[in-house]
Amino acid sequence: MALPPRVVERLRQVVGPRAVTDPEVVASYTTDWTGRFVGHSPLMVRPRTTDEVAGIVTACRELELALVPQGGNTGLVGGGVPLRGEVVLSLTGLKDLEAVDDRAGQVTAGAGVALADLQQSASAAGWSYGVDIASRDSATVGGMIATNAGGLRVLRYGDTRAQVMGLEAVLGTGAVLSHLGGLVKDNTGYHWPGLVCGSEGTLAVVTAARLRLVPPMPYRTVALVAFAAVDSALDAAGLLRRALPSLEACELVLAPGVDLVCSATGMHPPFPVRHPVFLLIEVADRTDPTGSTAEAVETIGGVLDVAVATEPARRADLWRYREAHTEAINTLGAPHKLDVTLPLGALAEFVDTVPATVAAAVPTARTWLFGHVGDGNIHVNVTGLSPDDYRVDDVVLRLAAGLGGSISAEHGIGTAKKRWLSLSRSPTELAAFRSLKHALDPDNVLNPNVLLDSAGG
Ligand code: 2HG
Ligand code: ZN
Repeated sequence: MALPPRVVERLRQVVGPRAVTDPEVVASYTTDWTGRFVGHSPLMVRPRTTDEVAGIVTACRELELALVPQGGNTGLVGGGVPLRGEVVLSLTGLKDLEAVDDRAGQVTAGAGVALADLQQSASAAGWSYGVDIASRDSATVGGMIATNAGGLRVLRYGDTRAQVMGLEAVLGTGAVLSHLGGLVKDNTGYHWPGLVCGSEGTLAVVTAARLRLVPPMPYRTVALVAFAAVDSALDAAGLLRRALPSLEACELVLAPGVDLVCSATGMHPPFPVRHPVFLLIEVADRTDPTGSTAEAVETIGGVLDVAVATEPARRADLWRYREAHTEAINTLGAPHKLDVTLPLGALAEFVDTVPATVAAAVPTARTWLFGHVGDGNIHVNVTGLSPDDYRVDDVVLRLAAGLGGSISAEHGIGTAKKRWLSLSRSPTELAAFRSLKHALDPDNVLNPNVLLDSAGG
């Protein structure tokens, strides 16, 4: 529904023509990347400064309009698109990226800086940024903080929460909270990054962050190691973590997913023989880790085949068997994505059980499994379901929680999983969540339909 002209005028007082009502432009902000979450909105605003963000939040509070903050729109749980007609607050205009502070090994970046640009600027200054995800070209600093993005290197450097040394954000009241000093030790009360990372735009709109950088590791070796069973691959992952302190990534893929990647991308299979289970590992160091990687792999039992790459192009080829899963699965229609974490002791049981659990719930559904097994995170993708058929989500999330896991490892709760949040959080925790939400966003302006039920559930 269109907004009254005086409302649009009020928002244009803050951002001028960057309050956009043209339906064609707005439409490109209302559907998520997978195509599963299709929303609608009367307006998209694109501020360029923190003051403009504060002005928009204040105006929306006065006008009783709900906002959905959005970064690169690469979220996967329906948390960044306006499913109930909210105004879209695009943060992609906040593109300031300061020079790297060499002494501190830190950088201050605006919420709209793309991960790939952050990585490039860190590397030009002789540093590296610890978090990497497949959607690096579009994903933004603000979105990664809001969802506490994890990705491929959590094993070594931790998730986004572990990188954020300071934060600037606009609360639901319109007040600007700024604590960007980047002190490594700072025990002066509540920790804003800890609170805001993973809050999915419900407590504050991130406008800038002070991020820690890590030393670059110029020598890299990637190996694709084949096994007969998930159990042996997980035993190997444990051994490799101990044997290789410079292990940076440890990913699991299975034969059906690799077959699908090959047919969707035209790539050749990795080995002449079709193996059932693979670990993709990357080891990165100050000196060439190829020898130590080969030695460590030799000590593992149950290895059926190994492909090793050190050249960048060949390394990228091996990574593609893993990273192209998301786009390959999307060729079958918008999947349901369940990014669960399991205790490592229960992961093999989960992987072995989940396809039958899905099939029992919806016999025509198809399960795809892959993920960051070094940290216990497995991505369950299910195709052959309509977007609002939640039978499979229900059984898979219950299975994960029943085995001691979490219903979200890194994508967040969004709108897709909020009805299952109580599987992972106690009533006391949820009550504390609601109190925090009320304190920082008393009029429920910021992403009111995400994470917690607006009714308070
Ligand atoms: C990844 O690990 C992303 O590549 C996306 O978290 C996972 O497509 C998915 O389910
Ligand atoms: Zn992932």
